[in-house]
Amino acid sequence: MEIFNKILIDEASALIKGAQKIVLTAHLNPDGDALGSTLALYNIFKETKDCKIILPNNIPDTFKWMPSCNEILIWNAEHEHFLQNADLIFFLDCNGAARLDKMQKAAEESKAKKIMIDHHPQPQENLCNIYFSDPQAAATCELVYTFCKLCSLKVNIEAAKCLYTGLVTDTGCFQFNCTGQKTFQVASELAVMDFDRSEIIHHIYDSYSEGRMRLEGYVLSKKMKVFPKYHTAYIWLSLAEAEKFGYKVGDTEGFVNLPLSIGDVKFSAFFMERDGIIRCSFRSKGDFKVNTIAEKYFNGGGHDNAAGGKSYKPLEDVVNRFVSLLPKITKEIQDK
Ligand SMILES: [Mn+2]
Repeated sequence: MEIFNKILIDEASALIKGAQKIVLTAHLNPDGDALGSTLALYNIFKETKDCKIILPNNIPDTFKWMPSCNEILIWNAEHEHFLQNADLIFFLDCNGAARLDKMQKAAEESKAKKIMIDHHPQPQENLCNIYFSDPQAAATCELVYTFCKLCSLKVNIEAAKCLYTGLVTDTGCFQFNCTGQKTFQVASELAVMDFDRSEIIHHIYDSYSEGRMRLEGYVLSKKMKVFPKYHTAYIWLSLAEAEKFGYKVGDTEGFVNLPLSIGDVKFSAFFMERDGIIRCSFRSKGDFKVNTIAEKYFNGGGHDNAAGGKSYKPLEDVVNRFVSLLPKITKEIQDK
């Protein structure tokens, strides 16, 4: 389905033209796509507008090289006036204000015009004036590129680097199911521009600390449980264990994908204690929809093959519950 039509693009262009103060925001625990989409628009708007990026919490070290990343504001109550006085707010890679955590109220209450560009299912209704929401898109950056093109916003080199980062990270280097014709088309148009694509890959994937690398070894050998009968594997980790390896936020990024490298595993889960709650991540191969599991049992949601949730119970209880649910939920895998 084509989500960009002339009426909406004309409306969005007029809002941008008429806006002097613009705020860009994205989901809690920003990833490459959240940062890529906000920083891309920032690097375009900052030449002519009073533009701010405000994010709900910290940026993983892996992405601190991104152009203008050091200009991002991390939310605190003193930033409220930026949202109050903004003419226009963009929700990027973010399907609702609840994904903004402590910023939620201020964002919802702001009188600014609001535009959402996102690829998560079920965008929050009555939040934005204009929605460009497409769950088929591999990355929000894919949509932001098309948006810029249609609105005649010139994608400069800095913005191109940011958009490419979002494409690469949300598609796992163009390998996940979600990677489509449009993804490659956008990538190929970005590749025409003169920036070092392999340098971006090195920044993202070859920048681990020794501790992060050893933590991965530890979870693979000691903390991964495989259930061949259910084509399922999970990894669980307490904060105390992670801290033995000098854990920093972002260090466990991608851990949830590790079990999927096993040929027979179609469904993987990662449970980690953080900030007093258990964060649950789910990934799958093929038709098995993990967002329904995240929604039904783990207070979350997400994409068909990549979703997340949370629990306030102790880690052991969450893991035990997951294991007890396996016969039921994986029946769906085998039925496919
Ligand atoms: Mn995304």
